[in-house]
Amino acid sequence: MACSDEPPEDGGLADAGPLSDGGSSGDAGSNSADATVAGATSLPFPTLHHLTVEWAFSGDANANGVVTVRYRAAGTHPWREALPLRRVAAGSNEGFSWTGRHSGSVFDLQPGTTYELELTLTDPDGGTTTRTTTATTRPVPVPMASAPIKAVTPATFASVAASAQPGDILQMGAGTYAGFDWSRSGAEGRPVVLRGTAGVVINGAINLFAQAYVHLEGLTVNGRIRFNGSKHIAIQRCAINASNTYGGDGIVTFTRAENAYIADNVVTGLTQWAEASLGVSGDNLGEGIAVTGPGHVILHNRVTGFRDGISLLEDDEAVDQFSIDILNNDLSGNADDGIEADFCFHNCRIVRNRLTNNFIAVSSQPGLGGPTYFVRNAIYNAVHVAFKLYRGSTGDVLLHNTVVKNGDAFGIYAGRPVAHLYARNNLFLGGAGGTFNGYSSGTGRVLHVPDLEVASSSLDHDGVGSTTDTVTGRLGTSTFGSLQTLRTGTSEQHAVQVDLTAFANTVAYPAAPLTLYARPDLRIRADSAAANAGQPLPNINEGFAGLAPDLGAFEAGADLPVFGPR
Ligand SMILES: [Ca+2]
Ligand SMILES: [Ca+2]
Ligand SMILES: [Ca+2]
Ligand SMILES: [Ca+2]
Repeated sequence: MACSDEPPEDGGLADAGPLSDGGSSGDAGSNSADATVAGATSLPFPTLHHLTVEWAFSGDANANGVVTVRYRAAGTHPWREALPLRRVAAGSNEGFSWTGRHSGSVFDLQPGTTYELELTLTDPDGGTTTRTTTATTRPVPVPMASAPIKAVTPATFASVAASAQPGDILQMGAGTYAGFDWSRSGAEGRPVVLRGTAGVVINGAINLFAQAYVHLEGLTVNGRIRFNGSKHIAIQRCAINASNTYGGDGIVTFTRAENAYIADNVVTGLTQWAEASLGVSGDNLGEGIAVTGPGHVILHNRVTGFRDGISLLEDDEAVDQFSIDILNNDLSGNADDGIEADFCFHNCRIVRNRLTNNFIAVSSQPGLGGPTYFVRNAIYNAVHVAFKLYRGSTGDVLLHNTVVKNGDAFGIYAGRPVAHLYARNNLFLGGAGGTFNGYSSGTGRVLHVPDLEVASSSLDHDGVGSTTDTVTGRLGTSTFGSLQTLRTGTSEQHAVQVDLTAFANTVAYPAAPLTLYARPDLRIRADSAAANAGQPLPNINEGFAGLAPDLGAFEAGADLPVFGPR
């Protein structure tokens, strides 16, 4: 099945505002196969904080086309620079295929705001051109202004629910409610809101199948919330306690849904943090938050004790998994993956999450051409691997992540190529390893990616270290045994060596990974080797302190972001 050449149902070109060719320059008339022939641009499925930008192309046989991006809120000045788009070569993997295009995201925007974008395609062989376009981020979902508030009790809930109208707020009074199927949709600007007050408990499952614009707020659910096939669902400030009756899952859609907003929830599973729980075949159960379909925003949740904390769907269950934000979540005690961003088609943004005591911190198994962005995640005690870039993962982008783990700091044991990997400004710290439920954590190598497809990948400006006080590992066929040979023998020309004293506060080595370690403060000292060792990246690290960006998830001395519920 094709994953990129089907036009999105909405949020695509039709909603992207006027497109104008800004004229072309250079050798645009060249017939050379090396010239770029520009195709359509699209901005499918804006989220609250990010825009996906895609620009199809053909030609460019010598693969040197580049698209730079500038943006500004409409009507404001000046332009701000964003990251260049990633050049995605056409490809296929695991039953999916994708077309050649430039693709990427504009990060950290304001909700409900129209942005102007200027896209400049440059190819020295011909095809250079500029386009401008606009797109609008989604607003934070809120009830209708002056919405009627209808008080309900466990005794009156069913009858009031049966006649709920778009815009209604059903204010649920204290008491115990049974699970229910909800079948009253709201409308844009007029959501149906089910709002819990103190003492509201739902024992059972809430099913929102093929609904639109329904909000669930402040509910305690001993069971599961499912929203299969629904659009514009908001689930906020709920406490979900998973149950064996419902597969141990928390908040899930098992079929294509769109534009869900899942925020500030506490989702608690049944899996124990124990050696027998670890791994895909371990004694673990349930998905904390699982989605498929485009446009979902999963932010500021605390998810603990599942097989996978936050998950996309896999293989033939994965449908249109693009333009998905997973931001500022706090994940711990998940015995397979903290965040399983598998089968991301493009532009999934896994940003500023805190992952403590998970078997694998984040997974891209595989990325389907990318870009799949992992930015400023703070990872402590990932037992097996921090980044599971497996099954031929293509197009992963790792920027400003911090990893402190047992064994190899950044080890990928894929057995298949890791392609089009781009990594900058990360901090990878490992040490002496061990074996946990049959899985080795590695031996304390700092970077060990023997399957790296070196020609399509670029890693640099990373900080590495090991409690073994060695700098060893392998990137592709290049092995290294010192910082010097890492720098001279691989793309890591600006790598630096760090150790646990780089952190401003005491950070213990996770020597016993089955410990439930407290969540550490992983901010570095301003006088450590990790300070000012980063590469400037527009829209990612401007505003840094000192001479240059610092490595890892946090600039020294900066306030920590909020992880989990606000
Ligand atoms: Ca070219
Ligand atoms: Ca999963
Ligand atoms: Ca998994
Ligand atoms: Ca700095």
